[in-house]
Amino acid sequence: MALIYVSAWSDADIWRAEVAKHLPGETLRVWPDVGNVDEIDVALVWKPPHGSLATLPALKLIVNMGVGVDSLLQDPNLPRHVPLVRLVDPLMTEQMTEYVVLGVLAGFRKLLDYRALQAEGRWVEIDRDVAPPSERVVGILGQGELGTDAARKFLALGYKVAGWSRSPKHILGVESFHGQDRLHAFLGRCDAVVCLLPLTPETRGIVNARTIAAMKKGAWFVNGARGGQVVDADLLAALDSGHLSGAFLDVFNEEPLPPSHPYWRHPKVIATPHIAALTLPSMSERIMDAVKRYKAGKPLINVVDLERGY
Ligand code: NDP
Ligand code: OXD
Repeated sequence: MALIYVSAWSDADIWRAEVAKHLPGETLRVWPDVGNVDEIDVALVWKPPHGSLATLPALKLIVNMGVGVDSLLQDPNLPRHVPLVRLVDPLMTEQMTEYVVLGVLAGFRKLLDYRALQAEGRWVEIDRDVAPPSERVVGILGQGELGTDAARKFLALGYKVAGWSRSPKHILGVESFHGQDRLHAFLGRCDAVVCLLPLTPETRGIVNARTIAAMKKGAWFVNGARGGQVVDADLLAALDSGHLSGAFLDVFNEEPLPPSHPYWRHPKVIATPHIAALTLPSMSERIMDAVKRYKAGKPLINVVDLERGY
């Protein structure tokens, strides 16, 4: 049986070397050089071309080499009977927490305003009575692998933390909200709102004119999840009207963000090119662990629930 790498995203040789290191005796084929398709039982994938996995009739395991599976689940020909495992890795989580802490603090400490003053060479204290962390609420949409870690780290920094999820949570120190009914109540609590939700039909466009209106005036928005969760025109309108003080965005409806997109030059936006948390070769132990489990007939972990969409 054989492994195949299906992705145009990074150099396949890196993953060939990782397979050789962690799965001695296995070789990695690279899409589209599939060879005999009846031999391929495991696919290591990141954003594989739609339809590609359906051409592998002997497939028994799909390993997503990233966290989010939204792109994969949008493939109408995804072999849905094959278990799909996603990447959960402590380093991935640390990277995301670092990113969203950076994003929130940039807002709270008025980085955009000071940057503008710096450009003019002006020494001005904008905010002498800056509120202490204990008086600010950081709200996190999503209390899964990434959202929970971020919540704990914001607590450690002294902030009040609120979280929103689908099911009830009991995370020490976090004010938990769950379900659609409690979304607006949650949003109204937060001085900064961080999105760490998976992109599903339910969460697409969740940051829109109505939910933004439910946020506090002057709130700051950070998106480390997926661009599809934001209605761009509504976010831009809220930034222009001053309802939101700014946005720190890593992900976009269209990636790469087109050069003419207003986010690039908007004075209240900090935009980064989908780098909040990157899959690194050092995470291959976790990626290959899924293959080892499958080969040993052990239970798989981090299996995606295709019905839920994450
Ligand atoms: P998890 O699946 O571990 O957690 C998802 C959380 O979202 C859960 O708390 C879940 O609730 C909640 N949720 C899902 N749907 C809803 C809903 N309809 N209403 C309320 N809450 C909902 O995901 P991760 O934390 O591992 O990852 C989150 C996302 O981050 C990924 O899907 C990916 O898109 C993005 N990401 C972005 C990266 C980047 O570089 N920008 C890197 C890595 C990930 P419940 O717990 O009740 O199920
Ligand atoms: C991921 C990502 O989901 O990098 O892993 O966006």
